[in-house]
Amino acid sequence: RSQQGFTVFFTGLSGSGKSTIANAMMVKLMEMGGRPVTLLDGDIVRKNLSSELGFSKEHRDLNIRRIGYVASEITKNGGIAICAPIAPYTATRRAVREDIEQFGAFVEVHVATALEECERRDRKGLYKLAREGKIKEFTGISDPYEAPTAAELVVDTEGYEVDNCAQQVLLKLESMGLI
Ligand code: GGZ
Repeated sequence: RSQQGFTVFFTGLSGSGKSTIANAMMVKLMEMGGRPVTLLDGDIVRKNLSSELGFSKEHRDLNIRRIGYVASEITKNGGIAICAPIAPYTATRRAVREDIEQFGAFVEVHVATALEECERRDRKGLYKLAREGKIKEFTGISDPYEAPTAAELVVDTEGYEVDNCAQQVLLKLESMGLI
């Protein structure tokens, strides 16, 4: 049934393009009308829901579980949740998947921009600071990123426009019968 709620869960390095693709996709989904769409972006969640948290494994896990809880409530109520945190740990992503799959589909999208490319772009200057040791526990530099091995979709941002990546996600949702 196409009115089932679902969650699209982007995961990838800082600067991989998660937020940009998530935003483009949200616009397209809203244009299609129907179910309400809620974006739970990494930095927005960090500001509003997880402002006391840092970047230790414990705090990252807590942050992801909170995002997962909100997304599961949205999914339960027939909405569309779009999440875009780094979510570096496989086990935590799996736990969130299990929470959400009780109520609807969980579509994991790996934004697989290589570390070298994220660091080359360095849109916010964070990689430079991480290399200098001014930001500790920085994902990909001094903290782990466990790449997904069974994501529903892997998007490659190198050589593809944002709209094209967003379109790939929409096609996946369509092929899964969600939209
Ligand atoms: C990773 C960090 C860190 C460290 C600050 N490691 O590119 P951004 O800036 O806007 O997105 C990153 C964001 C990561 O927060 P998340 O909530 O997505 O992470 S997690 O899923 O692991 O909880 C980055 C910024 O915060 N940032 N310090 N040490 N990213």
